[in-house]
Amino acid sequence: MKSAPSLRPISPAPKPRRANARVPKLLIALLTLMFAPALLEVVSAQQIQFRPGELLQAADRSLDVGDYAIPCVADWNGDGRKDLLVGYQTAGKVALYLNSGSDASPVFTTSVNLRAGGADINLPSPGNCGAPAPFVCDYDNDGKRDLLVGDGANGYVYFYRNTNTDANPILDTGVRLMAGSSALTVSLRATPYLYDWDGDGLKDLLCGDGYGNVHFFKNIGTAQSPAYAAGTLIQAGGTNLFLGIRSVVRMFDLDGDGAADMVASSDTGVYWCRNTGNSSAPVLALPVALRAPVSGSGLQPIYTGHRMRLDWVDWNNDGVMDLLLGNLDGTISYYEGYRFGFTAIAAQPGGACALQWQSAASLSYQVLDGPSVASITNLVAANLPSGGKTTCWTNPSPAERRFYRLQIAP
Ligand SMILES: [Ca+2]
Ligand SMILES: [Ca+2]
Ligand SMILES: [Ca+2]
Ligand SMILES: [Ca+2]
Repeated sequence: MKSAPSLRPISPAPKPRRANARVPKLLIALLTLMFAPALLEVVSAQQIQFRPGELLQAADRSLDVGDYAIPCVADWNGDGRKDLLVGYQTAGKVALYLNSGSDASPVFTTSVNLRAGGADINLPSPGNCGAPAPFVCDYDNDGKRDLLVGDGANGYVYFYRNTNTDANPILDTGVRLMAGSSALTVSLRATPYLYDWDGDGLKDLLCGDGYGNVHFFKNIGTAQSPAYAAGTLIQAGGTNLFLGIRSVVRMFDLDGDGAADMVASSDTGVYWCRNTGNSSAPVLALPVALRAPVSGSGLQPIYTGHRMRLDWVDWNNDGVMDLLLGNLDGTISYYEGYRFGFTAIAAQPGGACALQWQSAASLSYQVLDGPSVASITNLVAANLPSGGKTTCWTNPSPAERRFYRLQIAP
């Protein structure tokens, strides 16, 4: 059906339970429905899913910095609207796109190169491989945002201190970070990210490299004046995490179980490593490729070409994190994240039951029902085409009490 009148929203969805991990392979949403006394329970697989990728625009064209885009999203000028910083080839500079739209619907037109110490930040990489990797953070904890930049050529990381205000950042000349008494380096293609990996209250430095590993530099200084121990390699599945060359990492709770997971990109794909420990003592599982719909092919591993460089942000402010990917050709791909699950139900005239769920274009769905949660095996709708961001279907003649399960059709 095209629409379902008077659909009653299901809210709030309860916190997903660990027990959901028993069915990680199935993309399912499960609804317990009782017509009277209208008691609802939703138990959903909460891992973020993605809608099909699209290219970010600037001045009504695809945003294009040149080559080798490495994005970082932050509100650079403190006006409440997210902006976009992009490291790029071949200049080895960092472009700043200020947002002239809204925070939930960014609009970009032109860019300027970020400057520090009176000149453009300039970290060229020989051989046209590698680019500056920006990461915005309040590095020295003085309440004003600063900039870290990873160097493509030699794996150093530079700190550019904001000497002015959040509304008008002015960056000091870059200072190379140290690990112990030596320059901190990951050899090449440094992609810095700050995160309190060991839960001691001090943000540490996580850094991707050109080989596909992830380095942990423990902050043994203070919040105001970070200092780092020698680096060690992050482990996943009991071995050194290897993502495919040119790694970039971020941390957030992808599956909604309360523990921040590692999400990463490399030359080969976009991955998540499930955190089976907790947020202050992460234990990572082996990387699993994230997928997104491709027209005519269903869910496919996300791949926009080699040298993908990710950032994560709630781009459209809907409460679900979204994925940005910098591409080799200088463009940036956007994948809107969503939580796959039922969003509304309605009893219809004649006893029919209308269901509505969050969906993605280029997919199709199947609905099963049954008399109990343990026996939802009756396929009542197969290969339902997606209605776009939401899809509706009406069961014309359900029994008095039915339980429904939703699956993405293979
Ligand atoms: Ca802004
Ligand atoms: Ca600062
Ligand atoms: Ca720490
Ligand atoms: Ca979002």
